[in-house]
Amino acid sequence: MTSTVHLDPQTGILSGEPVTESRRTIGRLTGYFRDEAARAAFDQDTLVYRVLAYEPRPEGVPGAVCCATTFLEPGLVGDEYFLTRGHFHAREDRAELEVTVSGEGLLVLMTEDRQTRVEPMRPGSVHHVPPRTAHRVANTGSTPLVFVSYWPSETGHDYQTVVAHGFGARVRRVDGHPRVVEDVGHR
Ligand code: S6P
Ligand code: ZN
Repeated sequence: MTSTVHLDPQTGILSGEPVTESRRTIGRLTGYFRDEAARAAFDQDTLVYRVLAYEPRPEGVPGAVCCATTFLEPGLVGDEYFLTRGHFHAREDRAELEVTVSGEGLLVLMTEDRQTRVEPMRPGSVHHVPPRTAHRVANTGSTPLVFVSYWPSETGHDYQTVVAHGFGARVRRVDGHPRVVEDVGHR
């Protein structure tokens, strides 16, 4: 039997009939960046990231492993690097794996008590997202940051906690370089 899904290891492009695409523009990221005025000043159709996903079972239904490639564009909103929304998993004990294909950035990880740390992402780097850990990615480079994520199909996603409380730190450009800056604004 031949698989109907293909992952191009050079580009991260997932293709095949079951693969879905979602796009996230700056206009759909209200509340995620520190500088809301800078976000609002953008052309709201500006693409920040798109995701190609292969989910053999629907979200929340057990029995499969899902994978998705995220293509996160380079850019800044004010001094904050383009980022993914970030989320906890609805089933808190479910973990995830990220594999970087190309580009460079930081994986931001936050425990439930808001302890926040980062792991550098570069081509080939593999990152384990432990249970009960919110995860978000920031693109600190000048090219798209491409990575593949793997997670169990029953996992589910909790975006609300991040919308309400944010992460414990933000990835900002300070003196021309990425810096992880504690964010006490939210809580
Ligand atoms: C899913 C996995 C990724 C993200 C993607 C976009 O568990 O973590 O596929 O969905 O990177 O990020 P977000 O936070 O907008 O879903
Ligand atoms: Zn996840």
